[in-house]
Amino acid sequence: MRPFGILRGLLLALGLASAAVSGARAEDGYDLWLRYRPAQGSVARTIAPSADTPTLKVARAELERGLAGLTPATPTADSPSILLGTPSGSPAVAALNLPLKDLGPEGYRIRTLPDGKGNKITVIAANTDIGVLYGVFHYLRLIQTGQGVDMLDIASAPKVKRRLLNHWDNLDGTVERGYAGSSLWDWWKLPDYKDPRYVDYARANASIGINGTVLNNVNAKADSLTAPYIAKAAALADVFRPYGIKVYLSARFSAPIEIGGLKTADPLDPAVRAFWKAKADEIYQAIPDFGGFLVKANSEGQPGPQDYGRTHVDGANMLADAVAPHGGVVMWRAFVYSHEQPDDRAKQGYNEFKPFDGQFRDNVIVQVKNGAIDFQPREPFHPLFGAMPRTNLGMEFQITKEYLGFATHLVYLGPLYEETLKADTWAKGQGSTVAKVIDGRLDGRRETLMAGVANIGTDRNWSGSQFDQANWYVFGRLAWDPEASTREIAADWAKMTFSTDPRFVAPAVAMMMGSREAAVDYMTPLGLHHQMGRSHHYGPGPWVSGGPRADWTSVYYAKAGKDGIGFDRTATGSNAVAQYAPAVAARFSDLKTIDERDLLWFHHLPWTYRLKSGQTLWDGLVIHYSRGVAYVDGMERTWAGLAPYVDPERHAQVGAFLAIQRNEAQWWRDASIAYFQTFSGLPLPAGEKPPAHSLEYYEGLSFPWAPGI
Ligand code: GCW
Repeated sequence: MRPFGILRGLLLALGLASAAVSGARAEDGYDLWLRYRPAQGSVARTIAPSADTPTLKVARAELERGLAGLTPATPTADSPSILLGTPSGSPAVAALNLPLKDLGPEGYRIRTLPDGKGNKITVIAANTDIGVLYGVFHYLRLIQTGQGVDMLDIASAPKVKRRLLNHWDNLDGTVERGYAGSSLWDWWKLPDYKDPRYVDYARANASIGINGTVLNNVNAKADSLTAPYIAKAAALADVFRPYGIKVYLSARFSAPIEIGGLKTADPLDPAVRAFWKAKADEIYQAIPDFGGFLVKANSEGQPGPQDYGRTHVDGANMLADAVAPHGGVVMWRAFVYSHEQPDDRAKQGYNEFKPFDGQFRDNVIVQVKNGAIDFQPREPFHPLFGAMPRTNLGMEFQITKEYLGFATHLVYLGPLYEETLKADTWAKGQGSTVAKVIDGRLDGRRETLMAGVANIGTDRNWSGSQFDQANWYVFGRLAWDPEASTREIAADWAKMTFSTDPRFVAPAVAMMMGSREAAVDYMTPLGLHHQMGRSHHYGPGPWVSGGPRADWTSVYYAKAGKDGIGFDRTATGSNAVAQYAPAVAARFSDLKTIDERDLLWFHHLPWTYRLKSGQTLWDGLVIHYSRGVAYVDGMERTWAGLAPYVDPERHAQVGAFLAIQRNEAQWWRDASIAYFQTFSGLPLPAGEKPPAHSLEYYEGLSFPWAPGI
């Protein structure tokens, strides 16, 4: 018998291998942050009867499920109780006369009151059923995170109206830039077979306040708008409806030609307008609460109004008119740039959209990526924020980590989102933050949106890694409240997902909070950007040049030469700074005031330029790269020490991924240094190890099967 066989035999004898033998699953991350394991010191509670609407049914079921897991003791006649409902659906709730007016259609109030019989009753009340469901999830979260629930008076309402996931899911089941398996949507078997997982998807989203989902890729196929696919989308909408989640679709602008039999998709052509109107009517017939369309037009080869000499306004307003009678919206993306346009790519979105301020319909939302290039590890906020006060502007963040190490790098994106949302546009003087643009306060706008490109797929753990679940989680919580603290959200997530033990929570949260800066350090420090491998975007590729378009190369962005490195976007260069409010432009332009984290985004500087630390730019760059690698080293050690608090299966997976990240961080550092040193011609700072391989070695690596393409 081989040693393994002996061990297995022993385990079997002890009955310990039975789980493996029976195929039962240990913790694999499927339960996300809704694990509902027994919580310390919690008290059994009863739930008072409530109305029987679809949403209240799921609210009640969730509460029962949560309490059953968190407080396994059986409630008795003396147990405190919980009352759920709306004033209009429940006389008991109405009789309490709770202040709900200001909470809108999705907010809720949770209040503990004496029940008149010497015990306590906690009321979870809202103006609508969905508000009650959100309140239930909040209540459960308090227990899950070890906070007391004996005396509550909480009111919460979302600050952003549309809190959406954007799935870049294709009809063949692949996911563009997806690193978590295949698409969740089994288009082939829909509408007849509805995978039970759709319900868990809806539960998870509702638990963090997400209220809409765009089902298909913005690089859209017109087929999504044909009758069979509308029926499939309708089946998903039926599953999601009790959870307050509306379905939206990406619309291909040329659909009138592809599925409408027309010769043109010109937005001013009456037949084209009639096509879209009829299409909208058809969709609303099947999905009465359909949210609307998301459109990528005249961007990266997608069709759009400019193909007919028309504008973004012509295109967006035409679609807006088609959905307006049904209450729908059009989310029109500002991610447009063209390689035929010689101007700095970072300027093009602003240049194309800013002149149209005030011309879009009220039910159009211009959806703007957080930065002006493309979801890089760090970008200054997009200059359109604050620049279009008479237009609904929505935020688009990427949750999937296309540029941040795919699924295997532990990078908590909370700080990236928070940095953007807290950035001050100065559009109306100091304090005009991006968050205030997004939640509509700055310009008094009511049609507000925050969208996140989903990182969800068929992997058992949903997001490709355990820690990537935190990025889905923090996105939802921030969409609810764009000014929330992402550190506190990380702590909530860590407690709910792993353990409330402070010996776990403190180091895990600290590790998460620094992880994004570490990725910036080992990938693109000091304002560098777009330095990844061509097309698949995996690993370093600072040497990427040539090919079909300059703006898809790395050399376009770093502009490394013997004279120095960086993209001059000041007045002496592309003058992209002029797109910001004067106070911001001045800060970015001046080497004395710019935050060095954005240095090479805006400036081209000699290798011997002195950083604030006194180091030369070259030495500083190298030191940043190494610091990033060292941080990952530290995460590995921290994680190893957290084994006592985490189940072995998830602990092992995170550990294995950290080892991958450690190697890839080193690869990023080494390849970048090897390449840039050919220009700087300078030695490495004292104590810095030379790259493990030659530049030719790094340049020769190829990854034809990298995921997500
Ligand atoms: O980041 C780039 C991606 C493309 C994506 C595009 C976009 C959906 O590399 O895969 O296409 O952005 O946002 O439209």
